[in-house]
Amino acid sequence: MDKNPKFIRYLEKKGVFASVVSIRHLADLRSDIDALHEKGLLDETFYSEYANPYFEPQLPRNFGKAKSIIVVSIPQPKIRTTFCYNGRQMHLTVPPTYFDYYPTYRRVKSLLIEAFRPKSYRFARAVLPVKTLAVRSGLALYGRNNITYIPKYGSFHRLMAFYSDYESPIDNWNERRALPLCDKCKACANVCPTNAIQKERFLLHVERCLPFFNEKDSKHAFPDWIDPSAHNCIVGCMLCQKACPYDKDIINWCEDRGIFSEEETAYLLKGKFTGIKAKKMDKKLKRVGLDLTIFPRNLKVFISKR
Ligand code: B12
Ligand code: SF4
Ligand code: SF4
Repeated sequence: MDKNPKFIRYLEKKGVFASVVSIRHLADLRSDIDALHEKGLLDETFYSEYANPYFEPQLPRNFGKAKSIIVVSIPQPKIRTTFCYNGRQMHLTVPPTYFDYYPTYRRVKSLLIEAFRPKSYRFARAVLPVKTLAVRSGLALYGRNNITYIPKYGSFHRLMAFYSDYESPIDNWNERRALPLCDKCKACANVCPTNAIQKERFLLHVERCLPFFNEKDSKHAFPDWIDPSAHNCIVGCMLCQKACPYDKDIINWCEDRGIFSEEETAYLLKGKFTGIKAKKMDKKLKRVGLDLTIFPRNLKVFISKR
């Protein structure tokens, strides 16, 4: 017999996966991160940039009595986007989870409402360390690359969490567990171009991970120690996902979206973004999970490679 509540089974039929924990674990999530911080294992720049709001989760003020946190995993492909430059087409990848935040959020919220009908509960977006929640709740497992994995879709999924006044009959709370192969396999550590994954420590060295730099505003130049050949996506990085055996069957799941003409590429490389043109371009970029803030820096590294 399936022990999962009906709403989880309903979501599963719609292609999204979920788990639920009691609201009392909100404090546990915070202490999972605090414990690492107190031991000095988290880089201070990283911690100060992300602590508020991610590591200090708060219930929304007008929410009332929350009883549970629902965590949802939504499979997502990567995107292949095209920049035209000097008569050639440059195909660059946007990894899963950078795009379609709002449509996905709206879809998941409507599915949650449908799943509980005829009962009606409140759902408010929960900003918290959602990988820790997914693994603690049994929805996912950690890879050594510190990304979480679900069956069939590997690491190709977005995570979202919701506070709810639904009181769950189950309260999953497990040890943080790694994928079975991580014990012996070191494929991700071997391909990581910046040594962010180290064999003797499971916790990622975030301060060495490429997205920690290329998600920032373009006014922050890449540090000199990053080899220009390390860059492999227009934002983010996919090398450790590409190398992972658990992503083998999903790694080519890709949607072609967005083509930037010679003129648009030249504009993005120039880096002067003002007025209505900038607004239009930002809108076009958002469709592929990008925005103007990462330009021209992130595109220039691929131009100088040619
Ligand atoms: C900050 C952040 C980043 C930072 C730091 C990443 C990091 N590893 O912390 C940067 C900018 C580098 C980043 C990069 C990416 N991110 Co990011 N990021 C986040 C964010 C906002 C918080 C993550 C966090 O809590 N970090 C704090 C650290 C301490 O927690 P942790 O990584 O879970 O680490 C745990 C384990 O190490 C564990 N642990 C420690 N020792 C041991 C030992 C064992 C044996 C085990 C099992 C566990 C264990 O303890 C830690 C705490 O529980 C979340 C969104 C959110 N709301 O949570 C998205 C999020 C995690 N990112 C996401 C993604 C997709 C990425 C990228 C893959 C994107 C890309 N392709 O470039 C990369 C992956 C980089 C990597 N290898 O981790 C997704 C992950 C989805 C998934 N499938 O898991 C999230 C959830 C966004 C989303 N809504 O979907 N990200
Ligand atoms: S995302 Fe890239 S830089 Fe970060 S751990 Fe994975 S391979 Fe290394
Ligand atoms: S590449 Fe190997 S060690 Fe890294 S997450 Fe995948 S199975 Fe684990």
